[in-house]
Amino acid sequence: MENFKTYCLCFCMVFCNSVYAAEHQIKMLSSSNGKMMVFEPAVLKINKGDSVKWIATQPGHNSASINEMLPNDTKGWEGAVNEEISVHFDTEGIYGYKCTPHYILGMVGLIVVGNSKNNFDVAKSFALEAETKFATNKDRFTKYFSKIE
Ligand SMILES: [Cu+2]
Repeated sequence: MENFKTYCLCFCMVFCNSVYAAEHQIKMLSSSNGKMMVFEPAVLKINKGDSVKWIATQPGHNSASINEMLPNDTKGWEGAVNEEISVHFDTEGIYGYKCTPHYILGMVGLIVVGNSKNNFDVAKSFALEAETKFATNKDRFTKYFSKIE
């Protein structure tokens, strides 16, 4: 019986590990360490199957996908302002997102799921064009993409 219990425990540990999917958190912030209107972390690498929850740490923000910066055949998301939203990621690639009210101020972020090569070039070229229209934080996308190249 003891052997059987050990067997079950081992099986469970191995099995549970293989299906374990992490939930990551990103804070939505008006200011942090001298940065204004910022997601933290702004660049997040996760595994396929993980999910991400955006936390309304400070008021006035949301998380919404930038639909030109998603892998093919994936759906975007749009959270309400001041509300948490949790998104599950099952397709590899880069996901660009923004805070809708502060997109113009460069409040953006990147999620990298597994292999970023999937849509890297398409997402990056859109982002570099988009940031030229930001009123502040005009080099955010450039900086963020440099972290994943
Ligand atoms: Cu915002």
